[in-house]
Amino acid sequence: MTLNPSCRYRTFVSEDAGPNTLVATVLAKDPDGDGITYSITAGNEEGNFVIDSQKGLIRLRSTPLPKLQGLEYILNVTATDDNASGGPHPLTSTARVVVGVDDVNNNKPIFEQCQQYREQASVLENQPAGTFVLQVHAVDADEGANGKVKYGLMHRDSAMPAFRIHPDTGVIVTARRFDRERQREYSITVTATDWAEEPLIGICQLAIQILDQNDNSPKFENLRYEYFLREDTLVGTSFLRVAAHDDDFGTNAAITYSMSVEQPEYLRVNPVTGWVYVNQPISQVTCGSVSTKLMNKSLQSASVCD
Ligand SMILES: [Ca+2]
Ligand SMILES: [Ca+2]
Ligand SMILES: [Ca+2]
Ligand SMILES: [Ca+2]
Repeated sequence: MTLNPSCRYRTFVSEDAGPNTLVATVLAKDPDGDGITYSITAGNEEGNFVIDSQKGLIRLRSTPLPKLQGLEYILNVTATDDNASGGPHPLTSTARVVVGVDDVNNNKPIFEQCQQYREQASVLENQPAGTFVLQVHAVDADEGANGKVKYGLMHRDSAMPAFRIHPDTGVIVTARRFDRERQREYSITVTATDWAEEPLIGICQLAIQILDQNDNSPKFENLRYEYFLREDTLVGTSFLRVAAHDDDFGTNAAITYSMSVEQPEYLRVNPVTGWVYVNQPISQVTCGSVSTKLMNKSLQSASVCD
């Protein structure tokens, strides 16, 4: 008894083929004229295929719905005779049926770590265009071109793009230099598009934070302060508050007030509050001045005259 033709069958079925779809027909010949039954003996672990034991028809199962995955299935089909002709024992023959799966583009690319990108995305201000920001990655469960993705950024045609993305690697870089004091974050929409003829698109929306550099000096609210003090003003009297502001962030914007070293002994400034006070009895002096100093040593000054 032999299975024909030449014990090997090749066929294709669409990934989304419905229940009961006919996949292949195997046929065994038995010169003795015995009855034959067919069964699938290997390659059908997930049970997607059923065979008609009398006719050799292989179909997709009816319930639950077939779920085809991967590029192909290799089924071993065995034909067994009923030994009606009275041999020593029943004879079998096995054929291999290769079922190729034609992929359907039924999965869109997914940014599985989109939430992490949201938490990580940042870049320091004042860096040159082309500075690395983040690398994104999307997965697509389809096969071949249907599962291959290219990356892009959505932006309004009118707007100058602030970032660029490499279509193959998903690496996002800056497209220009940023000033945190002008704009602190940029919202972008990253896309992943598969290569299918009718492509599907996945997106990840995130905001890229611009991190601070200490690139602003503190500035006094007024360029010049004037205050007239009586010569007999008591030591300890705070009489004028100088206030400065720094556009940077955090420690880069923390201000410490101090007097320039050459200023007279009788005036001092509170380093935290900016209040100027009398430190020693005032004698025959003329004019003093106050300055601020920041972490970056930049100086601004104001003067106090009596
Ligand atoms: Ca796809
Ligand atoms: Ca698919
Ligand atoms: Ca800054
Ligand atoms: Ca600063």
